[in-house]
Amino acid sequence: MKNIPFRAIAAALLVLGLGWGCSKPSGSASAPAPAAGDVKIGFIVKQPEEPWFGLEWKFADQAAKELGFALVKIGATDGEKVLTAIDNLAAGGAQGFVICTPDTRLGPAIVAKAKADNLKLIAVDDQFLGADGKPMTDVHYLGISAYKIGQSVGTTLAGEMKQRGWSAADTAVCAVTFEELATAKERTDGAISALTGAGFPADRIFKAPQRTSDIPGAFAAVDVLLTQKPGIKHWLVCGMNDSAVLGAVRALEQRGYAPDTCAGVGINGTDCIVEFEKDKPTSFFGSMLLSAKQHGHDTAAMMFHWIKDGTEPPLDSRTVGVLITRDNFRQVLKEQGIRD
Ligand code: FCA
Repeated sequence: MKNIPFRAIAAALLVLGLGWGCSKPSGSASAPAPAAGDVKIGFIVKQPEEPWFGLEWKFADQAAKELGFALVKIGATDGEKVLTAIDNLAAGGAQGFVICTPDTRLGPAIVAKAKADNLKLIAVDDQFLGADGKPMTDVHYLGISAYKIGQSVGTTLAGEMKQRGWSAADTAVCAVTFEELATAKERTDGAISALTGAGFPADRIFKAPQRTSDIPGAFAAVDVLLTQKPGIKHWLVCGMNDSAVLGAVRALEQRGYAPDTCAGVGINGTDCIVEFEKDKPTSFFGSMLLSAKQHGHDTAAMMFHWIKDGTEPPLDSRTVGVLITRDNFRQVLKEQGIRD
């Protein structure tokens, strides 16, 4: 009972958009620019347990060190946690945040909350959807060239099939899909289009829809597909990211497929390092390595300059991917500052 008045005051302040440390709103033209040391930025991610997001944080930390701002890292796995996190950031004196939302349909609610709390906002990885289901192109966003990167996955898989001398009659494609997320759908659509473009028969391409975008979700989806499609000699696997393909590879192993009878190509390149480091190769052939540095460091740095100097970041930036395999991953990861 004792703390009700305190909470009521806090709630009232938050409703009014007044955070504890926000007496100098940096958004208004007349407000003096904050000193670097007074800048505080939140970095909210949807799946903190996925190595990709750990790396985004690592690179955002690098930006904070270089530029001298404070970084608050928050894992928020659902809408309620996201909205609470935004309020807490404002209450703690932050002026902006970067977010990979757990649900892109939260877009309008996140924008409204950021506005009420007087926080600047950059969406990373997953683009917000408006009430009409269309991308919110007025929200600053940095993501990947999803369709193109997916096409590279498909081209790589078609090349491996050829190289290994697998016939179309003996081979099928397993596309682990997560179509409720636009960037995920674009990736698997791109992969499928490149495969059919390379002459792979469309009627031998099967989708395994994931209920959750993690390894167990992919494993469960592919397990169902393998029950429905017995007797296929070779599987080519694509998915939205490394976790999707790793789940598929584990499901194939459980069904007795030998490593050299299937080939999977993931996306991220950050969540398959342990897989590549295994003594013996698995069916996880390669991954399109994305730039965690651009997604983590550059978004945080853009937010810093926006707050401090009023430099607005570009509305829409897209990054590319490069193929890594067991043969070159050590060198490429070193070049990119991911591994020593
Ligand atoms: C999405 C995926 C992540 C990563 C990122 C760039 O958020 O869930 O694994 O691929 O896009």
